[in-house]
Amino acid sequence: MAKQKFLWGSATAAYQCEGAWDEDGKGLGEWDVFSHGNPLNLNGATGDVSCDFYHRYKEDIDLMAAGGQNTYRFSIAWARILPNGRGEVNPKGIEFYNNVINYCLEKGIEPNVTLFHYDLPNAIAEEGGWEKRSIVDDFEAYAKVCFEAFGDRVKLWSTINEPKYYAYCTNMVGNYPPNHKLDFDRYFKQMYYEVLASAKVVALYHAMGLKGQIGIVHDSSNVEIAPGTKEPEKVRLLGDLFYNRLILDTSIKGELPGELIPLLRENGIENDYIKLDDALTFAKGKVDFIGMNVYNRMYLTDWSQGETEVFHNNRGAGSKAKEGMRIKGWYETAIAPDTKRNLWGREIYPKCMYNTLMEIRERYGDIPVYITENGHGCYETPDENGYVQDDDRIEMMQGYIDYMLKAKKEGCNVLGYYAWSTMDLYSWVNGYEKRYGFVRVDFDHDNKRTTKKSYYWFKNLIEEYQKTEEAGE
Ligand code: BGP
Repeated sequence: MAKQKFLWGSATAAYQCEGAWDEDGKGLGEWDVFSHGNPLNLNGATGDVSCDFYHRYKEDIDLMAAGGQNTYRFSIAWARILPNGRGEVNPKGIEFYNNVINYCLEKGIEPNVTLFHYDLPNAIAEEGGWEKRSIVDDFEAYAKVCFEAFGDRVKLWSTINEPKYYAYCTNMVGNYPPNHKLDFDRYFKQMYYEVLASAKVVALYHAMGLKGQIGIVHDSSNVEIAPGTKEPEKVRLLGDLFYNRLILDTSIKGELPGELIPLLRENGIENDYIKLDDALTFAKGKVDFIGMNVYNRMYLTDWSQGETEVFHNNRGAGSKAKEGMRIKGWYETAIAPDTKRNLWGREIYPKCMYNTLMEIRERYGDIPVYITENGHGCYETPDENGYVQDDDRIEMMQGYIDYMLKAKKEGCNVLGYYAWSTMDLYSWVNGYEKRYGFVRVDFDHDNKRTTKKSYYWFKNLIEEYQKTEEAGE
């Protein structure tokens, strides 16, 4: 059998780039409601227009193709397909994604489609969203519509983007709607329903006999222990259960981590929603691959003192807050003084790419892995032609990619890499000034696209890689 060509591309998500928030029969999303006036939307930005991908998808896909990219990861807006979250299908929504998929294929770009990337239909959010077991069936019904409509041409599917980070922001930090803070009950319950819904959809996909692969996308949070930690094994176990294993063990091995229920019970965290029968759903819903969004690690040490708290920064340079967390009695985030951080207080630590991939290999064997996101958020000033010389981004991403290729060489089954993001887009509560794209979008002037230096760097990197691939190295 011919060896699969490595996939090189970039990624976006529906709410962050499409705009057209109320066009062509799209239903209201939870983020539409949040961004229209919730005081917790700190920077006041909305996804109403964003980069207007809804109308400009051809231009963006043309740029991907011209940049040598052979794959594109994007998400479907659930409320564009099912305006009320369930029931009636919106034909215009189906038409839009058909157009995007067909245009990708025409340009030689493999579509990699995520079914859910944070944007819950408001109708379902109002009923309790991820807190209610009924969402599992709703998600399955929505997935079925998508598989029937697009499954003949889309060969790579992901169920949910970052179930952990999404549950963390909505229930711990409280910065994403529905904005609950430090709520351990909701945090674990939401993640549980997310992985349960994902498993059901994976099983459905396999039962439909479609010819492709399906996975889930986890935000890689490999635990590293700071030197001097007195109880490293305890900290590692708790950190791993809190950040990773509910997602990874359940999706890859098809079973809940054995230590989870005792942990919830001992800490008085709600767990009566965990039903015996669900074990069968998990066992039948094992993923074909795992998507990893790699930005940072979880650098932890013993809890020293103080109440449970999260530290988060949606104000960028306007704040000195460093990302992290303290859980009373469990652990706290350690600060590595020599590790760089971006202006939003997050570590820039390329080696976490290698460490996380090797950990996957060690724990889960040969499971195929796609790096579904990796990128660098910064403020940017273009020159008079709109050109951005983003050397920092290039340096940083090159570091992560080198570590990815090293892990691949050492046996990790990595099959593709997606940069975040294709073009500048909405960065959730951070607004628009935190930019990630290979292509600049001038949000003040008709969303004009201008390729950045990193766009050409990536093109060249792909070309060089493909030469060695063809030579069979
Ligand atoms: C991931 C999300 C993306 C994207 C990225 C950058 O967690 O999947 O949607 O936004 O992170 O994060 P941010 O925009 O918050 O800087």
